[in-house]
Amino acid sequence: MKIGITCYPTYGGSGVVGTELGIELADRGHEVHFIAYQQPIRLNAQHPRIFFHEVTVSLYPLFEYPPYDLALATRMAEVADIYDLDILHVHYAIPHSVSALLARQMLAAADRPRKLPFVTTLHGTDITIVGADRSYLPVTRYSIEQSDGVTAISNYLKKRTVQEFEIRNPIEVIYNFVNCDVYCRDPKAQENRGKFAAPDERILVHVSNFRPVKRICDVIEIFDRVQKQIPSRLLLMGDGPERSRAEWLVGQKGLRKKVEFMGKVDRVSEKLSVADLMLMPSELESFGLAALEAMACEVPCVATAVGGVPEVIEHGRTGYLAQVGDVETMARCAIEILSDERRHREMGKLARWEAQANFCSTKIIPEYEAFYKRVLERAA
Ligand code: GMT
Repeated sequence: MKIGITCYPTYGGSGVVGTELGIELADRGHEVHFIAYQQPIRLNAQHPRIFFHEVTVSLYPLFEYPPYDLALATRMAEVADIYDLDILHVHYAIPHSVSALLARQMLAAADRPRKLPFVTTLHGTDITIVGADRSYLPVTRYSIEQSDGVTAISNYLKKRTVQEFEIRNPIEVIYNFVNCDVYCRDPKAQENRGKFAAPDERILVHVSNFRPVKRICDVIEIFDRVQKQIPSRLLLMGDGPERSRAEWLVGQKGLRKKVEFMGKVDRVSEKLSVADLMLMPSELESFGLAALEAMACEVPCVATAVGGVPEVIEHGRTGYLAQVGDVETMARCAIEILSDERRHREMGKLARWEAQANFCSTKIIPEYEAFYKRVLERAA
């Protein structure tokens, strides 16, 4: 198949999923065309079947808000026509599904009309933000309903979309995935442990875009309690609006020597491979891709029981779940698991097993392929 993919190219779960999906599809013989305003962050290796098409938005003094959505629609239609795309897959409804809808309509009305069915994958904040800002609701609902196929990354998100948007067309749940060959506990990476911690110290990690929803200060509160009982370090991967608040809190608590702000990092798997525990105390996660990536590396996660997280982490078996803001319980769980080496290793192994059995790319990518096939058959 020739597949167009549009996603946010920056750090963030939906962009990571869109990019990794394109790479996996190309590895399976498909031709993949990324259409975005910038080369996606994780698209850093050359691949003979992967192409990138940049969307440029012309600036004109009249455009206080440059019309990216229109430039994107135009580029989608051009790429579909020139490279003869079979299908377009957009990640994140706003504004990508609206642009895809416009591209489909433009191509249907062209001199040489052609079909361009499109699939929309909902990731979470495209639905939950809209829940809070009703001005986006009609257009988002319309573009979701007009999609030739819709997927959601968890049952939670599907339910919430149906409830809030009163969507009439079917939504298929296709879970997020991880490449279990890349995300694994690489014994060679263990040599790197010394770069981050002393031999007697445990390594706790957090990966996110540092948005308020991630509750970074809770990460620090939990770590503060843990390090008082167990010698440990905290590695914070990512960057975003809450970083300076987090840096301030780390200073206030006298933790500067124990907490490393790593910024945006490449090869997250290598860092996860040396970690002992992940902290994900988010206000909301429709899935929690960071936790899945950790699980694949045998790193259990202490997280909040929100959104789709309980579909990924089983409390007490592959990690721990607590209420939002309950840093005491999360710290207690972290101390409990880090104090019992046998149980810690067992939980890590079970987390890896769960990632492989239910969320491995070898299982999920064929689900997307089958979904595309059904969409194309319906649209024929
Ligand atoms: O969480 C974010 O701020 C980023 C956001 C995104 O769309 O990039 O993440 C959402 O999509 C991820 C990939 O599907 C999910 O793993 C995250 O749980 C989801 N975030 C929220 O629901 C808050």
